[in-house]
Amino acid sequence: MLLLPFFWLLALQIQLAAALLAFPGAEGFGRNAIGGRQGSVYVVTNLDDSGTGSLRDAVSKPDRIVVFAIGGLIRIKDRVVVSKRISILGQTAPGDGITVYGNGWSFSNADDTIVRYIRFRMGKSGASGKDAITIASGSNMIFDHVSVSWGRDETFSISGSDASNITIQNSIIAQGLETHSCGGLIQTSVGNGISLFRNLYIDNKTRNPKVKGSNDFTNNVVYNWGAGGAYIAGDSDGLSEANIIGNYFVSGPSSTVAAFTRGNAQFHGYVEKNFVDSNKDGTLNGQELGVTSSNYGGLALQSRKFSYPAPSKILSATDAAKYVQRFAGASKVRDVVDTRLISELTSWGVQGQLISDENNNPMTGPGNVAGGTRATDSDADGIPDDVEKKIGSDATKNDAMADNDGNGYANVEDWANSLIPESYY
Ligand SMILES: *[C@@H]1O[C@H](CO)[C@@H](O)[C@H](O)[C@H]1NC(C)=O
Ligand SMILES: CC(=O)N[C@H]1CO[C@H](CO)[C@@H](O)[C@@H]1O
Repeated sequence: MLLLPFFWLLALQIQLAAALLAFPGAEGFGRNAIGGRQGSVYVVTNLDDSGTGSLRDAVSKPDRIVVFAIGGLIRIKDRVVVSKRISILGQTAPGDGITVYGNGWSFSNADDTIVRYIRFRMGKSGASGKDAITIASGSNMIFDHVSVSWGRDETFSISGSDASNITIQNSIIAQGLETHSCGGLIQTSVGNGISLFRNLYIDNKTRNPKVKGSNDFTNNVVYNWGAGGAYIAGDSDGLSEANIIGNYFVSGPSSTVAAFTRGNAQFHGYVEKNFVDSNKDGTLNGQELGVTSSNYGGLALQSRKFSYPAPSKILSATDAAKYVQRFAGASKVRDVVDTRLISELTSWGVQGQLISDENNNPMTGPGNVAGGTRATDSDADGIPDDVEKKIGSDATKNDAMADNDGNGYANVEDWANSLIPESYY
């Protein structure tokens, strides 16, 4: 007789667990990714390419929350392949945070992954024909405040008909290397949703992004696209259903074509209050793009918004541009690369270029990434002694994965979440 209520309670608990946001401020289709919360904490203690204490080792097994005792530049030779249910909490790194440089990453099948505040810079020495970030399949992933650049094929690419429930928010996707020079494919099928909120696509010739399937593209900024176009509306026989809301398309020196291209009757788009600034005059002074199919690359305009999990606050295109300027990418500390990209953006049409080698002018490589000071962590649970008391955990006990305040997040997540503001100002 007592069993039934028990199972009800259990069912309720499972529902509550499923509804917990990946972190405060997580939005869109990937907002409920659980990351490594059911597993253990892994502290990255060195900048080595592999071996105990390295980032590559940290993500090689599932169910881990990865935090950083050090900051700096991690040079990788081979691509990094991420396991399921991993949280990479880059905001925990001291100094200037973490940049990974030299090759790309695969998150294919890395279901339930959470990635925050880290820079993925592939570069010329990376594997030919590969992306800086690839997702070929998998579901429930969220990327927040990541800076991705210098892909040899695509830069950030999701391409697979079963990839689903993925969010990329508050991120910078930059400088796909020529000759391909692509922002990325964001391609699934209808019913498998991807959210792109408040990202900056900059200095990519084409695919900023190229979209198929169920897609919510809200409050992004696309700057200095090249001859291939900015938003590529499918270019395919397959059905697509997209919201395109409050985005700003700002032409730069490389931009010679319209923002939207290659739509057709199969690409169903709900569009609202998107702005274009094509005069390259050094001021952000664009106009709302008139709602005609031809202005939107020939896509099939829809009168009703698709009911996708929207941002809690939809900004005007102008406010989206201000937001991206201040906060996009791994913005806890902006590195020299993102600083330059943002200065190109805020030239509002004057600066910017496509690049083929990140070591040449004007980028001259990934720059210096200060390591910072390693905090004392007596119980080696990843949480520095001086914050354990503040978050209600014990500095003498490995209790990173406990949930002392009962808010659903592990103690180590409470610490990580406290290091940065929620995603809105
Ligand atoms: C994606 O999210 C929806 C809504 O939460 C859910 O019903 C569906 O099962 C999820 N898909 C996968 C593959 O997890
Ligand atoms: C913005 C841009 O296009 N950046 C590079 C992207 O690719 C084009 C063409 O490859 C390059 O000319 C651009 O410099």
